[in-house]
Amino acid sequence: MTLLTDQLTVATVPAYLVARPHLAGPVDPASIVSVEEVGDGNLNLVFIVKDAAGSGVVVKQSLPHVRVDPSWPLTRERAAREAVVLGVHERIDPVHVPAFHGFDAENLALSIEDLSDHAVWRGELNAGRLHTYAAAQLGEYVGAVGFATSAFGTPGPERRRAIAAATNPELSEITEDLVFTEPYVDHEHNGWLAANDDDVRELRADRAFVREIGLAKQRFQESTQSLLHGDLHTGSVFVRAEGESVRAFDSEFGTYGPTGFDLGAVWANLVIAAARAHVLGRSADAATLLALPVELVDAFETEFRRRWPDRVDPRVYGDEVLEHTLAVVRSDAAIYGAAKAVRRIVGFSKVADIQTLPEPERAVAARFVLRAARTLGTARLDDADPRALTAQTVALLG
Ligand code: SR1
Ligand code: MG
Repeated sequence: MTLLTDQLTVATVPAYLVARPHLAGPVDPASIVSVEEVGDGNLNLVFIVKDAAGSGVVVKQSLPHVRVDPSWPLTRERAAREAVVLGVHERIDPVHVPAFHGFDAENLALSIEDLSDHAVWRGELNAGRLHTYAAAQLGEYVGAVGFATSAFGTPGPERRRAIAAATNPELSEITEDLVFTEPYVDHEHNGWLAANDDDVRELRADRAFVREIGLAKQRFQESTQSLLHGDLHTGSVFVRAEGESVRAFDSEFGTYGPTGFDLGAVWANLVIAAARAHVLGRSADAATLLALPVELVDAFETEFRRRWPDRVDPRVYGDEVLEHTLAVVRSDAAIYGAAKAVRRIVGFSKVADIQTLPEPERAVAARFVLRAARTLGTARLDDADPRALTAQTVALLG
């Protein structure tokens, strides 16, 4: 058998799968008719492979650097980290992640369900197709994995081993830097329109907000509350209107951390999508999108409460512990939403929702996102109910 240690290419993928039929999923490696490289994220190679019968599989391989910046080296072991997270999440909630066909540790490649009949939620939102059902389903997903991988869902020794197995130092450091620090300091990764200079200055001068970001970073670094997806923005979510199918993919940033982090990622990207809709004159869509975090957090709580009777140690994990936990996650969701929103406007890795807007509208949308972020970050200290916070962000639309 030929062992490949190089990067896969469209030309080498068929032989790769012939030599490893266990990674081909439903595809017949002997009758592969097409291989397409479709990676459009920041990091990896992604191949969609089809056979003569029309079956498909996705092969995803990590590069030794950031795809969009080859001068930035990055561990290829991130593929192994994604394999851990996807494997755990698939066992807990197979409805909301792609099926995982296998992992090749030698070549750092994952074999995953082909979801070509779905579309990336961000692209759909940018085209004005909202798929509003996705918010509640993502809440259900975070509720399922958030409970099952928490101290309530997994016995102590098993959980400590799982935390060790899912440690993700290099990619967690990227999150720590890009989400929590760089937007608040001078850094070559940052950039914004001159028309937003005052907005960024005001944000950085908001001491209460920056304090909350610092505390949120500290919790991200110290907490092992549950096994996060780690990068749950709308570009990491497939949607399909038929059957209202929702799948969270691309969990290579996954690690144990505060459960509210994943909810916040969705929340931030809904605010960003709302900003786009608003400046394009789709005000009803903007209001709808800003209200979806309520459905997200409600569905999270419903799933968490549904699983609560099965908790590991009801002797001390009484209902007051549940209510306290949910209140903390609600508050965390808002501050992590704020942090994730700001990084997409000020820092590295901007988003098409904003970047594809013409310049005057882009500045207005960016201003709205930064103001909404400040509201989420500090208003939650008085009332972290997503309904109250939604009312405050909707009021910013004017
Ligand atoms: C260098 S990686 C930049 C960003 O891409 C991913 O989607 C994560 O959000 C990360 O922060
Ligand atoms: Mg990604």
